[in-house]
Amino acid sequence: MGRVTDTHAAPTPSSFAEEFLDELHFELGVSRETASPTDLYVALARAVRRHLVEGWFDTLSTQLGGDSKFVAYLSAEYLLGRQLENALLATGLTEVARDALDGLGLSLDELSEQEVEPGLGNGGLGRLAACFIDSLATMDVPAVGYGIRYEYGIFRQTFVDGRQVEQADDWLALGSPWEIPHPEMAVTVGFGGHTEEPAGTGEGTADGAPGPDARQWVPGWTVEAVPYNYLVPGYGTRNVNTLRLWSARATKAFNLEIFNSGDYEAAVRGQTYAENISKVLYPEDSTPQGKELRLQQQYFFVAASLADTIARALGDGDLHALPDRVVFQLNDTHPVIAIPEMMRLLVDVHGLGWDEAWDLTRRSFNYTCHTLLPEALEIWSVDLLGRLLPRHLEIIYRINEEFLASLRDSGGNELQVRRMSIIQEQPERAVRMAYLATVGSTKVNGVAALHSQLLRDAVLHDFSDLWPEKFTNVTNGITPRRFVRLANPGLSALLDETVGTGWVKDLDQLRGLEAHAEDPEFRRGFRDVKAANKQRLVDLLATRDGLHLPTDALYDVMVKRLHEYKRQMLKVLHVVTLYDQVRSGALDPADVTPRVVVFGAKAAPGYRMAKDIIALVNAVAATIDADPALAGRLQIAFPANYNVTLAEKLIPAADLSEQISLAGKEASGTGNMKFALNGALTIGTLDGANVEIRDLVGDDNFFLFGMTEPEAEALGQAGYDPGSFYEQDPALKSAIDLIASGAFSHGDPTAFESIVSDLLWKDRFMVLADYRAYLDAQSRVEAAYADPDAWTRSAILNVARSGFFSSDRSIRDYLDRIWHAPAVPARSNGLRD
Ligand code: GL9
Repeated sequence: MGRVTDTHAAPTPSSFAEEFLDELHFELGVSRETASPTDLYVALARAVRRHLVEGWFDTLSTQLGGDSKFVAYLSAEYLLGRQLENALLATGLTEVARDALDGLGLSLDELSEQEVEPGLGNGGLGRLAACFIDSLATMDVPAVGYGIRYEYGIFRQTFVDGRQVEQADDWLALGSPWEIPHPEMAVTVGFGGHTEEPAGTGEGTADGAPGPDARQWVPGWTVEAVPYNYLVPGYGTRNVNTLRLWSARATKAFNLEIFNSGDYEAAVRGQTYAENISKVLYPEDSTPQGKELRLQQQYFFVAASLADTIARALGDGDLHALPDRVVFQLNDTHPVIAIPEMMRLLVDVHGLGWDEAWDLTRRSFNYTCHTLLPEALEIWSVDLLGRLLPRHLEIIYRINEEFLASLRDSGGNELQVRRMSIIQEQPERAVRMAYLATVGSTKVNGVAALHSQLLRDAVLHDFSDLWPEKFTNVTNGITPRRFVRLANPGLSALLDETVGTGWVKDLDQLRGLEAHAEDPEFRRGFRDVKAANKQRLVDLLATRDGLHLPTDALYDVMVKRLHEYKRQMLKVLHVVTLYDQVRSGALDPADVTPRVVVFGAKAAPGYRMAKDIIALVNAVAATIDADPALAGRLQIAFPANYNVTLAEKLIPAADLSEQISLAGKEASGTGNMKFALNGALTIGTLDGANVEIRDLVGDDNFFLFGMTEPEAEALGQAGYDPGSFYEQDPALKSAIDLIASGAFSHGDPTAFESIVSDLLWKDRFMVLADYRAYLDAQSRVEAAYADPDAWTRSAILNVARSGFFSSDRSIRDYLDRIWHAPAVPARSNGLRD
């Protein structure tokens, strides 16, 4: 038996140092002298992890012992960010670890920097899932996050001649100290093959004879799903929940068969094929590719998670209790194949009748929609789905038949039936996953008030007419632990002093700041924090990216995936206009508010226009940098590889938050919330959660501009002509002409042709229509920034009034409106020996 850690007594620096060295010596097998920085980090992480395990055991035994209901959050993405500091915060060990390491001549901060963040998500959707599991753990809600352990996460972005180049994110190259693999608990997942009449003896069914609706699926091949547990510590509670990510492994049978045939190469190829399933995260944003491997990934993690959930929720218990013991939340359509999978388990494997199975299924599932773009709504061709999951396709057909029959019965006309069919007929027969999710769920929610309204009015309009009570809203949120407490220690200290420490778990307590917004002393403290955060960012970008930036400037930040609907181009046109006006002498450089425009954005690797826009941003940055007239006045900083780790440094330093999507396109946004909560003012459209941010912080403390959703819709209907905006606005014309002239591409007018002609002829997201309003709003920003006291007051009010955007509140809403799963605080159970 190895050393027993006495976690009963509060750890001290010396006991912690001992644990750390223990890990280093006896687990990693390296001495203090030969240890690399990574070794030291891994030993530290593992020493910290020890202190989570006891709470985790207690949580598991409390939850599994009782008859509590638990939330199974199904998500293809979790954009976790670094784990070490969060685990230290949750265990209260930050200072102990710091002192212990100091005593050994090591620096906690330096070791923390060694951690490669697990980038198992693309953007907002994956980061939301990470915030939600943090809140669930903090609020003592029995919950398991299920997902995929991608061997390669979101690609690493570099720039070569200003253009994006992707590199594989081999985040597991040196292993992860946070995961606990359980190869012995692998679940077998089938694919392909055919279906047939079940054998009369009930063979292949668990509960005896097959039911009347059962079919037998005979998969053509199988893989194993190996669970990897990640501990999800709650803050200020004993509770530690589980994130269970599945990794694909070739089955023994699979290998053996081919090995025995003597074809070694084929065997190894087969293994590679199986293991490809969890190899890489699809880096698409809002445009699913419909690739077979992607469907394999989806079914793979869903099938393993459902098997796991049923075992956990019911053991040998009664299937009829399912909806009382577990509630599934489908994070977008990626896991929606869970609905037919549950039907298959209940009908084919457990022998339930169809109607009963359908009732249990519908009562157990809920669906969150995260988009408004029609091209982002996933569909799977009947052909592909039938080949990969033949039984599931049969089940989907039957679900659809019965649904359409019920529509006809209640007087639905044929047009309506076709519109609402789960199977689309044109341009190809395909399964509409959002419709399947809606039909198969108890509740469907959007992610911000406006988004949920647009779901009801447009995207899922027919369904909302049919089942108005099914639709609800849960506005997104962000965890204050990571995005304030960890990311902004300066502000955190100020908040602690001013309103006490309770805000970390109860963000509404920030309201207490309002009383201090008029206090000059407090304002000074607040400004000092912002200045220190800018300095920290400037230092980081100097070493990380070789950028030389002033601290004494307005930090104007736009960080998010690169997508046309988010309108990074509008920001580019603003910068180009300022540059153009200084160049032409229309604007005295002395009148330009010193400003650093920070971009952070990854483009989907196959998204040409997005990649061209990245190149343009870098080209404009270089041109401005080379122009002495703008030195100290205007600068673009575009650090490569924007990720959670960088966000944690960027957001606290921002003065101005750019949330400038075309109204009606951004479902919610969550970066917008992080900025407001860290005291940046927003310049934004009435889109997504911006609407709620503005309502809460007050319109005096928010720079609103642009068309509303109905206005944009009407302009589109009327026949939008971007060229007319170009013709009528000399500044806009001049900015576009400057880009077209090759001014940013060494005189080459073809370099940004695609962007220019798209803007002039198409401009799907109406950048030109909102240009003038945006520039006017930027002038208001400059005027406001010129009055530091008033600006600071607004910034303080943004913080004070953003408590609503805690993901704890989002989870409270899910619990009240959808999940109805009571909190179950972990009881100390003493599984220590
Ligand atoms: C998104 C929406 O676009 C965002 O507006 C929303 O805030 C998040 C979380 O609800 O979900 N949907 C989506 O597909 N992505 C989102 O960010 N894309 C990525 O995560 C890349």
